[in-house]
Amino acid sequence: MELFYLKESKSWNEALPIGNGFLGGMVFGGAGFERISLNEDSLWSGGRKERYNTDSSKYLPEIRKLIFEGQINKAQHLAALAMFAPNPHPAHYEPLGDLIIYSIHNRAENIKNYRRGLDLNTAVAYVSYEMDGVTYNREIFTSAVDNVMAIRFTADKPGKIDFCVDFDRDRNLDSLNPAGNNRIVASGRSIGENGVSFSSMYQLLGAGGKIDTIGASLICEAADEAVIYLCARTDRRDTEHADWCNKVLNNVMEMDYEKVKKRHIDDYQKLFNRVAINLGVGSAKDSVPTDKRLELLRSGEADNGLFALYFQFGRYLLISSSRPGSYPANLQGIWNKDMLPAWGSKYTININAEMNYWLAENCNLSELHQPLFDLIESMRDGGRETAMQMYGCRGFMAHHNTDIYGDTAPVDKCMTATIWQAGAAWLCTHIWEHYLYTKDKEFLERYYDTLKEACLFYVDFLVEDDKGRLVTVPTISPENTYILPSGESGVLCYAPSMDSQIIYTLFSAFISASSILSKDMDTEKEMAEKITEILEKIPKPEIGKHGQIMEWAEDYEEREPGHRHISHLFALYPSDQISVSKTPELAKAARVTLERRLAHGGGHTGWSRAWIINFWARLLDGGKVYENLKALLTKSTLPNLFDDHPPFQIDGNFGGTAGIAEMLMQSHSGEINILPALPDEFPDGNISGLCARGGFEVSFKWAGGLLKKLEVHSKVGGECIIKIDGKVLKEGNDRVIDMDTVKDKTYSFEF
Ligand code: FUC
Repeated sequence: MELFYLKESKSWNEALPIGNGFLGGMVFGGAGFERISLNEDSLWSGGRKERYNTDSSKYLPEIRKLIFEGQINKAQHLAALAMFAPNPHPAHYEPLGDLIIYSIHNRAENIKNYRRGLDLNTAVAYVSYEMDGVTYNREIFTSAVDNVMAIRFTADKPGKIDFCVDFDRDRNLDSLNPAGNNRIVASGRSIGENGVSFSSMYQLLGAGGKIDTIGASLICEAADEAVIYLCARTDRRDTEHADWCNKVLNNVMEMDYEKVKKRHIDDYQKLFNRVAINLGVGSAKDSVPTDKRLELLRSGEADNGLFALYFQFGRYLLISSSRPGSYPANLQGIWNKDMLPAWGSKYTININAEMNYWLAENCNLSELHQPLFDLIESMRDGGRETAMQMYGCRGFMAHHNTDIYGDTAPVDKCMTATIWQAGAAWLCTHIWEHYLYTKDKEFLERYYDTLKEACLFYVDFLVEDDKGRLVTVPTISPENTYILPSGESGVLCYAPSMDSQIIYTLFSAFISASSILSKDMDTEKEMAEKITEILEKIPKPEIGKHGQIMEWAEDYEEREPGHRHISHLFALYPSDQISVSKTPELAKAARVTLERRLAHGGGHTGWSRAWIINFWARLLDGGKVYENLKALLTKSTLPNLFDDHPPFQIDGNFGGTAGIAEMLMQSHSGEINILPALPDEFPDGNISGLCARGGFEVSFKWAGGLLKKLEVHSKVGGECIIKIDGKVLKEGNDRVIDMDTVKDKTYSFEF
């Protein structure tokens, strides 16, 4: 489980990511010139802004009327004036800076046996090479237990380590000063009014030779070994951030390097080692550098091990970018090199931020989901205000983006994306998912009001259409355009399928939560009854003229039939309103939808491809899963295995990992399904530690395409229904295991 390369990285897309949820680094790994591009997860441009358009609610009835009358262009014109936010930009994420470590002795022409890599088993990156008969080694990691990045230099001969250390930031670096003891402190602030202020502090220690400070550079000369520890903090967490940094460095000085490293590895492995995967032959390729493996896969060679590596890399990335107390993984996780990154590197909540967390539960990293729940909470106050001011509704809502300040107002002035209200509702379905996997009633109780408030918005927002259904309006189907019978095209609409599907999923979750928590106070009962009543009147998925799932309330043609968003299949994944077993006709229509999208060039962004993988897994089509997984790795993956939108966007990594899990095991519609979509290309393999809804941990082994062993560990007790498709059983008949499990017991089966 290692990414490795025999060449130095020439660009950021070749550098290797390390992180502890709060502090991130991209390690370039040059022999003579090391650059570690740094990030701190709370370093966003300044301040929370009141941004909504105060005329929205005044014009809402008229916009609704125009849409129902089919006067779409007029409706869009008025909506752009009355609903787009005058200031359409929330905050964006910024880099912390670059740590530069250079040596005046190292000359590229003298370097031999160069290798750099990232060991996923330990979360330690490394660089090694020989020069003038000396072997040099460098190790770099970011510890979550000790809050530091550590960079350690060793050589196999004494007195051979020489380098200088510098720090840079393109903008707003207010000071870079020595702080005594070969410690340097960099401080500055992010751009914008009320910019976030930060300190980053680092210290150099060495054995043998000379360690010194000249100006604001640290010098290491003729040392036997050396270590740099670096930390960073912003005023989002501590106004006295320099003091915090001093304490962190003082603490780490009490330990020797090996201890700091061991504490990091122990902490990381507690999470990482919960799941092990082997997808069978192809492991011979473990000796081939990762960039070369991607090339070979592109040229048509099989490499099953690379898919297993990609899977674990996704888990590694979540462990490195989302820890309890940190902000959630944003569009780039925590790794961003640009002062003004694409889409602000913020949270796009019409698919991308949710996709980042699709792997959290099934890939056994449940506690790393917490930052997303914290973000939802931070959106509630503002979301309540936006709901009331813009739509005259109670409850809370958000449009299609948010930031670390919990922004909820319309973002950008983009008719295909901006006027969409379901951001908070979709996010809130994650609360329910977390409960389904953990059965943690205390958690559900804690977030019950949040679920309720997300529902309440729709209680007020929905209006009746001419068929007596309760629909959303004005809204969009992210981010697609339809063609009206007149030939005109439109975006703004009523009742796009995704809205109804999200509401269905959210309302169903709320009704279940309220019964699980025995909410029998009159007011609570009334609310659950009301939601149940409304649920009946929400439009259900419908099949259109091509045999596809309809994307809008009318069976329009779409202007871009290969559009990257496939929002109307939300009901297939992540929700389970459509499934092969419960709704076979709709599942067939979902297949037509996907085929149409793909026939017209769909799946061209990494995240879109990752979603498609999950759809095919839910449609139980292993062949299509493989085809699209391969496309994800060969068309939308950078040399460092980062997902390529383009540019780099992390959602495809997380969605791809979730898709591999979904191909091997599913748990929805009341049952666990083993090997539901196994491609022929993976006839042998095993996986341990996948999590299933209901509170189960599942491990199994297959060979020759047939299931051999299955182990189910019950974490909370309760009924467990397992369905094994006849395709993966010797006897060829489906098999259902229905058992009452006891908490903490493991159940084993052989086939
Ligand atoms: C949505 C997508 C884009 C991109 C952006 C961050 O707007 O349509 O493809 O992923 O989010």
